[in-house]
Amino acid sequence: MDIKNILNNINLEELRISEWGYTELSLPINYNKFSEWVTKGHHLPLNYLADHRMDLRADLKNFYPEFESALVFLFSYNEARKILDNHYKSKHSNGLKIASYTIGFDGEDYHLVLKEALNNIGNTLKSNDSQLEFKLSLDIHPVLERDLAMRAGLGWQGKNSMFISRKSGSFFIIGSLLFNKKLSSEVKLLDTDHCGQCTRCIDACPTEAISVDTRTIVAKDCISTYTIEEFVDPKVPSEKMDLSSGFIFGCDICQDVCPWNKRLDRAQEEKKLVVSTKQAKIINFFLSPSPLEVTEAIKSMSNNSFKVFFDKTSFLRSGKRGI
Ligand code: B12
Ligand code: SF4
Ligand code: SF4
Repeated sequence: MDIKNILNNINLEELRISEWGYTELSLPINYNKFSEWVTKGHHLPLNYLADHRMDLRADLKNFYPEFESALVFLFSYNEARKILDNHYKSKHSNGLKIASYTIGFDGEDYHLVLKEALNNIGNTLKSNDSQLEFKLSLDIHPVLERDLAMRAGLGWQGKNSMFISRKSGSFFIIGSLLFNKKLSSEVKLLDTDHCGQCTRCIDACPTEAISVDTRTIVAKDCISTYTIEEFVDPKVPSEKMDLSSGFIFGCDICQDVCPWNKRLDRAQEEKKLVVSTKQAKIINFFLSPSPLEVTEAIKSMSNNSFKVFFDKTSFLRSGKRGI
């Protein structure tokens, strides 16, 4: 079965897939970088990276013993980032900011939307080969996904630790299908580093979370950690919050300044951006009323009405208390 032909018959643009690649390599190229990072404690407070799931990440076969090959997809949300940027520059902005992936998939949690997209692609491939089995990898699975995307020849690991593609920048989610058989598909060459002498992300990170020599970040210092992940534990490092430049959920600063994303902006200037109803609901809730009105609105919700209002969105992750 020729994968390119089959994928050509799927509307990849509609699924927001900007690129895809193929690999048969089950071993990460840089697992040692990951284990050194954990040994230094730079993963803290994200303990799930250091338990038994650390070893699972050492080889795709630990997670999926039948593994023979993988298709890796880049699901772009670059348009959403432009929509938010336009809002921040407008007179309606209240100065607060949210990670652009939150509205990138029509305001829905990408785990839900992309799981369905990946399952549909997997089932389409399966319908051409009844022996084919597959398993998904999408963020929460014990897979070094940036390394997997690198093995599929889609780009390189930037100094901000983001996986970057020359064509798609870095505003995308990586989602993969792991297969029990090799597929007939082109294998791209590994990409090389295209950061060069640039240090814009390092200079721009307000909390100095980036460790430039290892191309990793110190998780506890990253705004993304303590605005999305940390609220189970009430010991929020609040002094860092003062440096968050308005970000209240996630952080895009080290990507916003990256020239590989900036050049996509210029390409997009021609495009007419349409803000959907679900995207507008999130923007109007968080990013237009005064910050005090936003907190009052959240406080006035019962836990249940919070769940109903934010149903299927990324904001359910940190819950009412976290927000
Ligand atoms: C834990 C985690 C976080 C943590 C830690 C992030 C980090 N940089 O490690 C926190 C909560 C801070 C976080 C934040 C964000 N995250 Co996150 N996160 C993850 C998760 C679950 C694991 C990442 C991990 O293992 N980190 C440990 C480090 C050491 O591993 P690594 O990032 O793969 O790094 C490799 C490099 O460091 C490399 N390496 C080290 N040194 C060198 C040197 C050279 C020369 C080379 C080539 C390579 C290299 O080796 C490592 C192993 O291969 C992945 C999903 C997954 N299952 O992989 C998503 C993931 C990385 N996150 C993602 C996103 C979108 C984000 C945010 C943008 C969300 C936001 N807007 O707030 C931010 C970005 C912050 C940033 N600058 O990284 C995307 C990234 C997509 C992309 N283009 O890279 C992922 C892949 C989820 C997905 N499926 O798309 N995240
Ligand atoms: S996401 Fe924000 S806080 Fe985290 S490394 Fe990038 S700029 Fe720094
Ligand atoms: S801002 Fe510069 S150094 Fe940082 S990831 Fe982008 S190209 Fe690399």
